[in-house]
Amino acid sequence: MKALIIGAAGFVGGYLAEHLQKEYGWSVSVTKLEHETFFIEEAAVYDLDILDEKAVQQLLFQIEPDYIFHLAAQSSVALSWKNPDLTIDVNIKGCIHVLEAVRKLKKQPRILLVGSGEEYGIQNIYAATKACQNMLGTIYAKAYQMEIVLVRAFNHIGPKQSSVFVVSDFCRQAAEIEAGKREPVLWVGNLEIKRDFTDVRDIVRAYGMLIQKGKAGENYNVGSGRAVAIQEILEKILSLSKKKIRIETDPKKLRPLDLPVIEADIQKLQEVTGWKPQISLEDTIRDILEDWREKQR
Ligand code: A2R
Repeated sequence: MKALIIGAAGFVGGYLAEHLQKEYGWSVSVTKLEHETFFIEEAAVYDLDILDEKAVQQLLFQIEPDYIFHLAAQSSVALSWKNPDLTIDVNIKGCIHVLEAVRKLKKQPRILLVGSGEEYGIQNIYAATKACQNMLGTIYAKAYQMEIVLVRAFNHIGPKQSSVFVVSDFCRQAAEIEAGKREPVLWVGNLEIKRDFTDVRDIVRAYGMLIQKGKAGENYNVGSGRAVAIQEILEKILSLSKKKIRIETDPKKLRPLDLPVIEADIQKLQEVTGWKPQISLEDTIRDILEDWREKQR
């Protein structure tokens, strides 16, 4: 089987590529942006900007994949407030380019469109674009009988995630404090909100199962099923830290709007795949902190 991961140089793509090779023995091709780097043994790597409609078509015709994982996105909520234009272009127009190109293929692949838990109770621009992507995917699945499986992924975390995201940000600050690279102050935003965090290594297992077993045109939540306050995450990090750290609020880290709680109902995912998260939040946080400690050396 041939799998294509679009937007693989981000956080999830590397983990997913490795998982598909190891777990299923699939031949994996990936795309990245020209300025990005990506290397995994035996994976074919192509440069692709999904805003370039012709290039998307050419590549899909060339590869003719059996499975497509569409990960390419402007995926940061914070950045979506600062750059709504880019967020809308990549997440909506880019997705349409992929769907249109797939529609023209002779042999229809199964596609996993990765959306977000933020789509529930839309409170930001990123969420609006992902909800729109979801609507488009639903329409294409129905109108053209395309094999599109829709995923709403809740917060995923793990080593190598960019520090624009909260858990990675806190761990990075803690590691830099330990290394004496900054004052013993950890800057935070809203600690009261609760989010549903899952280890990225568990998330990619769910993606592999869903692309094979998920029903076309259906939505599946992927998350742990349990929301945790950011405060609780912070406390776990502080308990693992080797230095005494003071907490301060950085107004720049506060968002214009925040949903108080986002928690995944994962019953449907479990019914179809039997998936369960295997890595505890404590272990994930320990791994992320260790990754940032390594980077200080
Ligand atoms: O924004 P960058 O430079 O980090 O590049 C991202 C890339 N990307 C694109 N790829 C092709 N054409 C574009 N016009 C374009 N714009 C951005 O997609 C990045 O390398 C990749 C997405 O990876 P991340 O932002 O790290 O997302 P992650 O955590 O891997 O999540 C995968 C999917 C995304 O659709 C999220 O919205 C969803 O799961 O939660």
